[in-house]
Formats: sequence, structure tokens, C-alpha cells
Amino acid sequence: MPGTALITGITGQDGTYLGQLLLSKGYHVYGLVRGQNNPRLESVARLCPGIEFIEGDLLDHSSLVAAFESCQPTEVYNLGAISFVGLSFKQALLTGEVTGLGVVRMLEAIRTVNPQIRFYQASSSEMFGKVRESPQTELTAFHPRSPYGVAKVYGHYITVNYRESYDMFACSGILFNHESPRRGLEFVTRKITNAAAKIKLGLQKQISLGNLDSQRDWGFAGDYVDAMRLMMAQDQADDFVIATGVTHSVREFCDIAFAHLGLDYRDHVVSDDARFLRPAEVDVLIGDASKARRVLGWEPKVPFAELVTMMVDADLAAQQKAMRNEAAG
Ligand code: NAP
Ligand code: F7E
Repeated sequence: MPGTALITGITGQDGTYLGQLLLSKGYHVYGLVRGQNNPRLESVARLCPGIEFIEGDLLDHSSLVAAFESCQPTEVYNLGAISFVGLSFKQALLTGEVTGLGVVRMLEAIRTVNPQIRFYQASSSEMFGKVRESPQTELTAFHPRSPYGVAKVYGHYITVNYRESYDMFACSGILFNHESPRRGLEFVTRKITNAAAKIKLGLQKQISLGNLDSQRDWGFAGDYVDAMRLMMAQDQADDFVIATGVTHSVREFCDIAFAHLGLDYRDHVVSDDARFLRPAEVDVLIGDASKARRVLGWEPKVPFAELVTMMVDADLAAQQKAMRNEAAG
């Protein structure tokens, strides 16, 4: 029987996919929104008809308690974070506060309001960082390489700790990179697909990137939010790696994206731009999601090339629409 779900990070990429999924399953869905006038609310309301918004901030414990008391959720999905690794190097303290300590503020608020509330924590493959083994599983040791990765390790272990200490249903999904047309423009995949579309339409000539050799296990966000729901529906809370099991370089991503538009990325991509290099890099990630496959019955549906072309097509259509609107005045 679907209950009431509260999602933090509702204005982010995963928030709207998860909101749509839970609404389609009959849940009453609340999205936690920070600030006094969030410009992304309009598009969330359009994508998730029926969703309700409630104020709150991961930096403010009492706002979380008030939100839980008001909505009385049966499930809470903690997707809110400073999630951009590049920014985490520049704002390390804020990242620790939001992405790390924000998790314990959520768990404490749940303990205060109703310890029966089920809790999902958005953990990350960035926790593996300088990888100890490949592919990475739930048992692989962590070695984070950024303030973001370190904060996520804290969030992960505090979730495990509250599960073990207070018998709470607190689970953690260790999700590898997942993308979509809703991905923020600061992340490399969307940065590439958006630029490729603009280059095709003559709106720009080139794009500057950092390290083209880093490799990621990229999946589709729509597939990954289903894994979150499945984890929360188990009899016992546990942790799961969610990944495709295939890795590709940023260079391969460029190659497919530009080729889809009849372009050669080597004519347009400038690499090793110092602005986009990181003080410490995660060179290669590849996940082993066999536990999720076995226990949850989860598997990814969208393969890499289809993900890239889906994102390019969406950016091309969006740019063409913007051009038509501009021409119409
Ligand atoms: P995203 O698009 O960057 O969204 C981040 C969300 O966090 C936004 O809705 C943002 O809201 C919210 N937020 C930021 N600071 C907050 C605060 N102080 N209080 C409350 N909310 C705050 O991230 P995403 O890609 O959807 O990822 C969702 C979660 O999964 C994140 O925790 C991320 O770290 C984690 N994760 C993502 C991936 C991936 O590949 N996408 C992989 C592993 C884990 P505003 O609109 O107010 O800024
Ligand atoms: O970088 C390289 C960059 O910023 C991917 C977040 O969702 O996934 C994401 O973190 C790779 C890195 O994602 C540029 O150095 C090259 O090696 O798209 P990204 P990320 O750092 O992997 C994990 C799982 C999360 O949890 C995070 O929240 O691409 N790269 N040139 C570049 N990256 C960016 N952003 N911009 C460039 O110009």
C-alpha cells in the first residue's frame, strides 16, 4: 500500500524522476524546497503534477523536524546535496555541512518525529575514488578523492550506524554516475551534449573540457530511481551498488555525441583546460550491481550509446525551440 514520501533534492535531476515514479505508484509526494523563491519550482510542478512542496533546508535541523511533523511521511528519500565534485573543492566546508552533516540532521529529525519512517540515503561511487579493486561492490573499501566524496562517506556510514544503533529502516544506494536530459549543465555529459547541439546549429564553435581520459560507469537516471524505490520496499534495510557494469571515457562520450550530429569531436573539443581539471581525480569507475540484480530484481535498461543520443536529441530540440521562439519575437 503506497504511503507518503518526502523527497529532498526535488529540484535536482533525480528528484523529478523519483517524484514522477512515486506519484505513478499512488504515493502522496512532498518535495522539500529550500530558499524563499526557488526558480526551479515551476518546472518541478509541471513534471510532477500533484506534488506538494514543503519548506526546509538540510542546514537547518528544526526546519526538517517541522517538515516531518507537518507531512507525516512514511518514507524519506534524501537526494539533497552539494553534488558537483568540482564545486566541492572550492566550497569544502559547505559541502561537508550539506552533503555530510545534512544526513545526520535528517536521521535525527526522523528519530525525533517518528523512528518508523523509512530512510533512503543517496550514496555515491565517488566514495570509491582511488579504487582498491575493479569492479566495485558493496564490500570494496572507500578511498574518496574530493571533499564531496569524503562527505558522502560520512553520510553513508552515519546511515549504517543509525540502522545498527537504533533499529531504524535506513538504507543506502551506492549509485554510479547517472545522466539524462535533465542533468545539470555543470556535469560533463550534459555540458558535451548541450555544446554539440549548439555547434551543430552554428551557435558556438568549440567546447573546453578538462580530462578526457577519465572513465565512468554511466547509466540513465530514470532507471536508477527505480532502484531507490525497490530498496525502500525490502523487508530489511541494506546497501546496494547500482551501476551498469560498463565503463567509458569522456573522450568516447564526446565521440558518440558529436558523431550523432555528423560532426567530428576532434574539430571542436579543447581538452586539458586547467579550469576543469581537479586537484585529485577519480580515474576510472566500474560497478558490480549483481547484488541489486539478485535481491531487488533491478537491472539497467538504457545502454550507453542510447543514453548519449537521447541527451543530444533533447538538447538539439531544446535549442531549436529556443531559436524559433527568438525568431518569433
Ligand atoms: P542535483 O541535480 O545536483 O540536485 C541536488 C539537489 O540538492 C537540488 O535539488 C538542490 O536544491 C538540493 N540541495 C542543495 N543544497 C541543499 C540544502 N542545503 N538543503 C536542501 N536541499 C539542497 O543532484 P542529482 O544528480 O539529482 O543527485 C541526487 C543525489 O544523488 C545527490 O545527493 C547526489 O550527490 C547523489 N548522487 C548522484 C549521482 C549522479 O550521477 N547523478 C550519483 C551518485 C549519487 P536547490 O534547487 O535548492 O539547489
Ligand atoms: O565529471 C571529467 C571530470 O562532473 C565526470 C556527480 O553526479 O557522479 C558525478 O560526479 C568526469 C570527471 O561527474 C570536464 O574530471 C572532464 O573525471 O560529470 P562530472 P563526477 O565528478 O563523476 C558521481 C557519481 C556523483 O555522485 C556526483 O554527484 O569528467 N571532466 N572535463 C569534466 N567534468 C566536468 N564537470 N566538466 C568538464 O569540463
